[in-house]
Amino acid sequence: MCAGRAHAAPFAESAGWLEPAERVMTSGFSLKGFWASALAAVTGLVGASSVWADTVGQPTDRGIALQPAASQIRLDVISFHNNILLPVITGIVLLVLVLLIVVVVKFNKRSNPTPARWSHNTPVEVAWTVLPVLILMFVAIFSFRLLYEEHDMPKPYMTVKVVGRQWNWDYAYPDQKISAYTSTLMTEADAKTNNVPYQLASNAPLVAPVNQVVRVQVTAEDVIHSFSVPAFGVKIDAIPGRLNQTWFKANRTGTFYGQCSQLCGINHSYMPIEVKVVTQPEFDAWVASKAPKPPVSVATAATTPPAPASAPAAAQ
Ligand SMILES: [Cu+2]
Repeated sequence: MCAGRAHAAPFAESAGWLEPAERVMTSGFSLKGFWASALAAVTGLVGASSVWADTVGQPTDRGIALQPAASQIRLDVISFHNNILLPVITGIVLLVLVLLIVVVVKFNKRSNPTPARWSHNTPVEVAWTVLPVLILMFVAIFSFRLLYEEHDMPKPYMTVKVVGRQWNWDYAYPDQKISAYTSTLMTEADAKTNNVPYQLASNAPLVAPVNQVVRVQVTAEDVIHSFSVPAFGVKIDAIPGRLNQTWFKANRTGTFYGQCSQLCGINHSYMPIEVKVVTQPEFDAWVASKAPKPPVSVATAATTPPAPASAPAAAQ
């Protein structure tokens, strides 16, 4: 993935490095540091300092943790991963590892020259069937809760219509009467000039107000794409002939990047998604700058000088 470089956003809000206290708050999970440090220690590939070197809204060079959250849904996704999935999978891996070590040490040819000849053990077979079912049911409780939370959209403040095509996105704001504009990849030279991440920055971002529910209706023109913004916990397929819907409510201003997340063709990696979350006054100003100009009034038209007589009339 692209390196996480700090960048200068056109809007005043910066999406730079977080202070340590804010990082913990953003993750919403006190054990995140423990797991991240443990993973770093086990792999030995990444120092604990770089684990924390997260840049909000975009991937981080050498990062191994999930992208920090900019919405409640994303916080809950991170919490589900860190508090439920990670302990469960760690427990399973350790259990299997211990069983393997026991088998290797205790039942090798030297330590156990005369192996037992029995087979089938009903209690053990029941246990290894029931235990995974119980584990899956435990995971399902939290998984379904999260799915319902994602599905239950509060009353939206506005709707953005997103159309994916090979290889760019169209954004339209029917509530604000802003017709569709195309958002495409920013060139490498422009990205360098503006100090924004190449292949994540776009020439025309999706703009949304902070702390407002934004309904996102997604479809596609040609093949299946996927609209995904990790910091909001949003990912939904853009399918030709079908209108999908998701929503987000950003809890902080800044620039948040995503990418098309369905393999859609040769330039799949060149259709980034850039969302600028701004304050309400900044959003209103942006809407005013994009909204269609009012038609010329009759009074204004009357002040314009009359057109000269047409050529046939002058000839008479
Ligand atoms: Cu695509």
